[in-house]
Amino acid sequence: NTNIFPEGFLWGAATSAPQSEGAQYADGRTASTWDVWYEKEPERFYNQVGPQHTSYVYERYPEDAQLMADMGLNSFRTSISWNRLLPDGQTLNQEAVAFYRDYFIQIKKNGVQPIINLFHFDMPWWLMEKGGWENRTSIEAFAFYARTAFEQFGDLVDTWTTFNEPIVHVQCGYLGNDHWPQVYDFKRAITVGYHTMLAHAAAVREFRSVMEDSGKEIGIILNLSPVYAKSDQSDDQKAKRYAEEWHIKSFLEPAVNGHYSPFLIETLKENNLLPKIEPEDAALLLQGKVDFLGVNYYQPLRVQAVDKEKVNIPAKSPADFSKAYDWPDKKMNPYRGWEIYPEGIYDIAMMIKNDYHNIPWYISENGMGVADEERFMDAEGIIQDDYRIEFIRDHLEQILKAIEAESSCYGYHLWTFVDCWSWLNAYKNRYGFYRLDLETGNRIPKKSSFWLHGIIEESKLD
Ligand code: BGP
Repeated sequence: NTNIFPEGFLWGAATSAPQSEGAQYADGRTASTWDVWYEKEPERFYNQVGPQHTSYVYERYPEDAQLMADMGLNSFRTSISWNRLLPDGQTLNQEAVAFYRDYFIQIKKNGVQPIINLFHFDMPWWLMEKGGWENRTSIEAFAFYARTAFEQFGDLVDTWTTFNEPIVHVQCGYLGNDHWPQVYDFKRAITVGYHTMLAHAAAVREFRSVMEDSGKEIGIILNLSPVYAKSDQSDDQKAKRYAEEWHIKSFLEPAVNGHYSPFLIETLKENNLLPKIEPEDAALLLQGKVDFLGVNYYQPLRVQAVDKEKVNIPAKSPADFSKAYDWPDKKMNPYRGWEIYPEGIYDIAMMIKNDYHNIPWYISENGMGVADEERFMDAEGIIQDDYRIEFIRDHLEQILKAIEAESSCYGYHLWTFVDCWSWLNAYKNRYGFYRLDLETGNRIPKKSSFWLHGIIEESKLD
């Protein structure tokens, strides 16, 4: 029956350390790029609300663990803050160890499985000062951090991921100005992406050595937005191929197969964009093969060929290969401005099934951001988020359809649990099952939390 979810299906929500913990400089934590950037340019952040105003998880995690259980969730993803665990990159912060251990224990005590990610856009400032991912020493620095985390928390956490959406720190930080260091340089962006995947592989290497054959698993979280071309004409199809290589395969291929696609390497060569490759890199990349994928899906990418006269060789940016296409039939989220296209999940599922040997995967983020969400609050203070219920239902339907077609999808996580701080957007767009009262830090359930609880109990979409 197509409306029944398989046994063991993961029902959860996701957040990250820098977006939820708070306690900015408490108990030995040092700065990440976000903390320093806010101090330099607070006006870049929505309403000038910075990374110190999060959802206070550092203090309120026992309550959150209880709320997860109340909702019937059985899994939850967050991340560890590198600069909290290793404030100078070397010294283990025992207060951070105590915090994370108790956090994970509380979650588990409530019947919720923690899925722990290592890097969610939060580069420690001490490493940024040395060049961040541009500097090759970041690879082993990350491996040391990963090993430390596995040793300290490996007894409590069975499921790990290395990076969240690595293309975002590449694209927003080195081909744009939404992440630090706000530079625009295609070659540097490629180097950052390449070192990120070497760091990923080095972390997986450490994982295999610490965990041996314990049955614990490691993966990576990628935003695998499916790419659709404007037409079947060859130049639009070529644009689609380039967009897929850049947005999807440049991370997916090394994560699943342990090497880059020959097409990508050739394209980089032709455009003088190849990063510096050391002889030992190929063997390291091979060690980075994951056990599973976390897939973040918000909206698809729609592309068309670039105007011929604008083609630059060598290319200066991904925009030289393909450009955005404004599909006239698209349905928009009126409260955030992103396209809503639930069918994209099914297409991702079929791509993983057909091209990536149906490696086990789950939706690690999907969600609907809503600006000024308090306008939907009723007299009892409950946000009536029927739009979010419809959004989740439509995406779950596509997951069921994919499972029916033998996809190995095994879970769904909403972004996010409690409304959290979102980088330059701060609290502009709310995503949570729980509304965060910014003044008091209180968590108030939204209608969608009650609705999903019912779905989880029945394990069925009505
Ligand atoms: C994802 C990130 C999250 C979160 C989310 C919502 O790409 O992994 O960290 O930021 O997007 O983004 P926004 O608040 O800009 O709508």
